[in-house]
Amino acid sequence: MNLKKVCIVGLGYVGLPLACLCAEKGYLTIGYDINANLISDLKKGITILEDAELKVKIQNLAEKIIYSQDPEIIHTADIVIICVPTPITSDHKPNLDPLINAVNTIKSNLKTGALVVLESTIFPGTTEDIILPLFDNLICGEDYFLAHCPERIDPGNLKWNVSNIPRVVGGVSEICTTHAFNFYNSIIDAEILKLNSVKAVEATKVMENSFRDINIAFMNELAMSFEKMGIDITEVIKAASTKPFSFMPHWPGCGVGGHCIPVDPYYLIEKAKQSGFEHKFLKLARQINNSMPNYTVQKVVDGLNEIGKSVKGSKVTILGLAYKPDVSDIRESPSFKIIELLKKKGANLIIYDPFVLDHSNVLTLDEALHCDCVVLVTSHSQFKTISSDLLKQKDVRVLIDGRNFFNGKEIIDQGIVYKGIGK
Ligand code: SAJ
Repeated sequence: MNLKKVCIVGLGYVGLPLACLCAEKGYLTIGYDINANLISDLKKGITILEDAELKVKIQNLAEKIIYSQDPEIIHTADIVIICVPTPITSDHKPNLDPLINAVNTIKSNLKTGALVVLESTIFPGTTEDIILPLFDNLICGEDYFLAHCPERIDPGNLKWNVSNIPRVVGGVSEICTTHAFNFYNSIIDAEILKLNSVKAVEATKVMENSFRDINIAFMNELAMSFEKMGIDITEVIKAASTKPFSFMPHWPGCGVGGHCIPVDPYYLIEKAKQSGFEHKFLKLARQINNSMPNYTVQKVVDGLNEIGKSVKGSKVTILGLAYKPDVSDIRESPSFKIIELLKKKGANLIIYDPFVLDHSNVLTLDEALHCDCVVLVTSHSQFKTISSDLLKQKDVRVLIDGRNFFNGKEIIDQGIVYKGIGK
């Protein structure tokens, strides 16, 4: 039984599963957050996160995790893990305020000899150049230990979770790396790879997610190119996927949302710029992905025109606000850009997302389908029930498929105008 006490700072989709794992692995576990309502709910065994397994764990571990909003409790912890957001500002610059605020709180309540690990996604140099100086008079490697181990949570993924996803770890010094490695090795049943520098660890995470962003951009550009040539992008991606090596499928869509993929490349772009390098490729990929909501709205314009209607005054339904299927997270979701653009064109908008009813203006799919044009933005599983017969029955005249989710031929055969991404 490990008598060490761990404090998880930030109890969102990253921190909460980690707190449960620490408790399950026998650590005395504290969950700290600045959000009073969140702490109050967790004390009652309630979480707004839709992960069903997590909901059960929160209930089962209610006696094993101490939830608190009092920063003084951090002083009792031997290990402090920071899992707070690292978003971007409206002009796409890194926003480290939540992280810096968390570190300042921790520094004022730190137990001597404690290990501090940053899990939030940060750009290379953040740990040593920005976070380390915040500990001012404390000696790293003696008074405390500082390391980085980026989170790799994939919300909604039923196979890969915090207990079995391999991790990379690195500290400000070798002893820091060792302490962090030993902790993660004690809770995760997967490889924990020690890197030679904390910068390499910071670079790993931003590279992973930039890799995904540029590959999505590549598919978005190909979709628009193949459309001109009358080639079905979906068929070609599926065909390329038969190659058992050196190809990883990504899919075109109406935009790239979430707290990671559209954010992390900007962390790399900004840091590189400060270091004297311009990431032309990363920036171009961001421009392409950020252009997809406009591309999608143009499909709405063209689709309604084909039935002699303009966007102005037409009833247009947005299906999906969340940034990806079967989650409720709306951060950076392309839905909101699409809604903004359609509002400017005078559309009469119906908005429905079964996972985000508080931002919807109808509460059922049935109500949502009473419209001239449907725009699928998020491919929630519930939308699989939308057949071409149902669309015909509801007299939907146009379907814009922002995720190439539907069978376009079946919809066209019903006399409904169908347009997709690259289609
Ligand atoms: N998207 C596309 N085309 C694709 C894949 C995604 O347009 O081929 C869009 C999605 O619709 C969504 C956005 O990109 O709007 C992000 O989708 P995502 O599947 O990457 O979802 P995330 O943001 O939850 O990504 C997480 C990331 N995990 C971490 O950062 C720790 C990412 O590293 C993972 O690669 C990703 O899950 C995953 O593999 O599912």
